[in-house]
Amino acid sequence: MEQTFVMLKPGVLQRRIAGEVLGRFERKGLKIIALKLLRLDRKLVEAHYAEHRGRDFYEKLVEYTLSGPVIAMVLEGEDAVAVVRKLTGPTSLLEAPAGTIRGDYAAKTRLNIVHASDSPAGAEREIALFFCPDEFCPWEDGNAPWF
Ligand code: FUP
Repeated sequence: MEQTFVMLKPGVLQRRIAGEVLGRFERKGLKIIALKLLRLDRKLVEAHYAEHRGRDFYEKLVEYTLSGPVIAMVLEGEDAVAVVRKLTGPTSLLEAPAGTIRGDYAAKTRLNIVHASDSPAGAEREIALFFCPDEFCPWEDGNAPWF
């Protein structure tokens, strides 16, 4: 099964919608195998968004990501990286359709409330950046066939 990294950005807690957003991943059938609430430090945010260093939105993006606690998680499922990106919707405000998380909850691209890995290689890198191996809690579904 594939794993992906998801981060609910500070706006999610500030707006009290953590349950709603997390619920979308759960309802789809994705399995939470690691999850934590944490306040990031600048070094970690800069490492996470290293590819954007120098872009005009970079500083504001870093400031927003540092503006409050985030919820970081690892989700597992068949094609989890692509499935989660479908649920979050595209990065751009104008492209994220209604029904996606960004389409439904984000009024600004910079404040698009959720991060999700965009490739299996990206997921591996981001999971290693945010989680230690002993923070994982794998579990079995028993005989449930629906996921
Ligand atoms: P995504 O993988 O969908 O999070 O998209 P990117 O890695 O391209 O962008 C990371 C974050 O930078 C986005 F969540 C929001 C911010 N961003 C902007 O503010 N303006 C842009 O034009 C592009 C990205």
